[in-house]
Amino acid sequence: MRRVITFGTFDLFHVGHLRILERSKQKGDYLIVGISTDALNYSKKQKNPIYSQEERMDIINALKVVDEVFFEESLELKGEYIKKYNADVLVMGDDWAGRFDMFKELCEVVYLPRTPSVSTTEIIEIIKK
Ligand code: C2G
Repeated sequence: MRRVITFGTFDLFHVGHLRILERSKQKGDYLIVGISTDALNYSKKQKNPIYSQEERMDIINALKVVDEVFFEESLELKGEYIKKYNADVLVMGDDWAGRFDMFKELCEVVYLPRTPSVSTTEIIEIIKK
C-alpha cells in the first residue's frame, strides 16, 4: 500500500483544496493530511485563519479521499511527520516547489500545479467588495 502525505491550512475550503487532495490521493492508496495549526499559521502569515484548526480538520476529515488527519505544529517537523506516518510520497502545491527537496532521502517528493484563479485570499477580497 502506498501512503501519501500532504500539508496545508485549508482555510475557507474551496475547489483548489479539493483538487489537490484528489490528485494527491491518485499518487497512492492512503492519504494522510497534516492540518496547519492556528499557531503555525500565525507564525507563517501573521494572521489567524477564519476557521479554527478544529473546524478545518473536521472538514478535511469528512472528505471521501482523505484517510487520516493530524495537526501540523511546525514546518521544521515535516521530516518527523513523514517518518511517523510512514509516507512513501510527499505531495505539495507548486507554490512550495523546491522547498521540501531535502525530504527526497525519506520519500518521493512531488509538487503539483495549483488550480488557477482560486485562493482563500481572493475569496476574502471578493466578499469584502
Ligand atoms: N492549493 C492549490 N490550488 C489553489 C490553492 C491552494 O492546489 N488554488 C494547494 C496549495 O498548493 C497547498 C494546499 O492547496 O498544497 C493547501 O493550501 P494552503 O491552505 O494555502 O496551505 P499552506 O498555508 O500553503 O500550508 O507545511 C506547509 C503548509 O502547511 C502549507
